[in-house]
Amino acid sequence: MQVLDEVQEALNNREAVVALESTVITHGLPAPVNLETARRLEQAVREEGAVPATIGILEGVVHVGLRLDALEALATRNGVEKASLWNLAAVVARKQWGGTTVATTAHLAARAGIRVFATGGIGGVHPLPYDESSDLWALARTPVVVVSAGPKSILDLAATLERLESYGVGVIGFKTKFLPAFHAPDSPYELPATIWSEAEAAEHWRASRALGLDAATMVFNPVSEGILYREVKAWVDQANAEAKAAGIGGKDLTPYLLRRLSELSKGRSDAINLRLLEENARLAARIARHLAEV
Ligand code: PSU
Ligand code: MN
Repeated sequence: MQVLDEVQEALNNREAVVALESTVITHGLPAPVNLETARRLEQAVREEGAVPATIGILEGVVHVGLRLDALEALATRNGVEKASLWNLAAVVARKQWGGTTVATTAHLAARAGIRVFATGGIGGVHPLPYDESSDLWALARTPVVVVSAGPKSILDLAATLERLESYGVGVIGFKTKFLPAFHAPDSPYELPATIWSEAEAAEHWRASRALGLDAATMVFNPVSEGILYREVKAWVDQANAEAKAAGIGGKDLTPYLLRRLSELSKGRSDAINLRLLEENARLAARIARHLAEV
């Protein structure tokens, strides 16, 4: 594992650091928006006073913090793997390239000593049987603060929330009492706790650690301008039905559904995806600063 000097220095000095995932760059967004977004997210973290550490795999080496040329290579190369926990070792052993999912990024961030991680939407329980993201499992046993806009709207939200409860993942709504659903800031599903400030997020994290809880602390941050859940739901149902008919499943399902949602919403979902990614990066940076100040 190679940690960028700037990131390691910040960690040594107990300064604010925010980890960012790379599957959104390699598999989530089309070129050239993916690279622009990756740069914009790093910039957003800096503007809020923290050091960004995008995590990705280059020729079998895990990089915590990527320089611009490395980001560019990850964003433009063909054949980059989607590295989740089940194939992480394989990607490294075979010296492949990989974009890291939420599960993998959380794991690697915690290993590097980074406490705060920002992403767009987390994986969860799909409506089709037997497909549950390893994000859920990883979050259950990885102590890290994860800022997201909720589970991706392509998922079964009720089942995903139930699973977070079963696995004992810490769940908090940032200025919301209901679970946000990625493109949709609203959903009918009630959360166990709500916070109103970054300082409170830091308090929750400290309480979680003091109690010996080894799960993640999820901070669900509703996107500022999204699509109503009712509206997203109709597209999601259609996209899921099409995926089923086309026999698409496994690791290809999430990228397929997100792409289909983008088409059905005539690009609106993409614009919202970019907005929420940046909002989450900013909130994560502010939370990281609160953690660093103590
Ligand atoms: N956000 C996006 N596109 C993506 C993802 C997030 O806009 O592709 C990735 C995340 O990295 C998340 C992964 O961890 O999708 C979940 O995939 P799966 O359901 O196969 O676990
Ligand atoms: Mn899956």
